[in-house]
Amino acid sequence: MKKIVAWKPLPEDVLSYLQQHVKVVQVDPAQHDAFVAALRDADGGIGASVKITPAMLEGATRLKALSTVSVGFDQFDVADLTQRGIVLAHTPDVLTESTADTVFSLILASARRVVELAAWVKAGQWQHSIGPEQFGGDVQGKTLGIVGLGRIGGAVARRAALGFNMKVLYTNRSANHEAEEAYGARRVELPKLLANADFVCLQVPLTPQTRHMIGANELRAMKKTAILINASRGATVDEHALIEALQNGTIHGAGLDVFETEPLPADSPLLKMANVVALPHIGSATHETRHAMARNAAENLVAALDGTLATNIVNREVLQR
Ligand code: 8YV
Repeated sequence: MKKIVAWKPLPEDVLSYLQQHVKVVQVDPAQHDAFVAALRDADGGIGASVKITPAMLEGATRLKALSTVSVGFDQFDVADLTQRGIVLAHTPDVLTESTADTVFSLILASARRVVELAAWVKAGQWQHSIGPEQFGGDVQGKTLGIVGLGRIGGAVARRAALGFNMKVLYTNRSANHEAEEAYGARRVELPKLLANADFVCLQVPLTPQTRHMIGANELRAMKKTAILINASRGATVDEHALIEALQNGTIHGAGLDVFETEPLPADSPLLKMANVVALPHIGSATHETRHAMARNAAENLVAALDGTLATNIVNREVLQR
């Protein structure tokens, strides 16, 4: 029987599915040396939220497949895995709708000041009917700029156009004809999106090209009334520049599910700002979706070890070697 390492706790039924096919060794990734030793002695691995460096895979010559319980794969050095002949699988699709819901909750919460005003009520401050000091801004009918219109961006565009009558602008490497036809989305260059969007929503994966793609210049190019929404990866935004822009009123606010350092340090200036909604990376975090992701990742791993995996492969080149 093949052996796999699991460095994330898995739901019981998913674990027993895996155990029907492979021997499962569960490890605590915080015990670094034991984790690396287990990888060296395994045919496959499944987990998430831990950086897997090339150094950790030195000597792991049996390893043929890794399966991440996430759509993002920035915790892996894909070129290195490919060179080692290790297939990397991920879980797109199953988390698209829940993550789009998170994005929309950030849009609504930031624009309508939901978190700030809920705290104000709980603090006993609601003593008269509210006035303009508590008003927010509209979401419906506004312009949403989506940077990166892939699966999740498309699901956000659908909510925006069909549910909230919003105009949708987007940037993407290629045109998304479905979103253009179904949601009236218009593909523009980034400067045009930044200049016109009331909400700028980042939906790109983290790559060397997207790291800090939103910095001081891009923030200056946004409307003063605009809100930045990020539920992709923290490092797509230069967080230092964002803090300055929020402090100086260069932009109006931010709704953030992701940060350059996670967990967000307790002394981050972002936590002191009333115009920031900060969430603890809950993008896909519903019971249903996290279960579906674990199941999907387990099935990916078993199929990859069998040589039958046909979808959800990050580095398809490995199979052509
Ligand atoms: C989680 C995510 O970070 O899928 C992704 O890329 O960001 C998330 O769903 C997590 O890795 C889930 O295990």
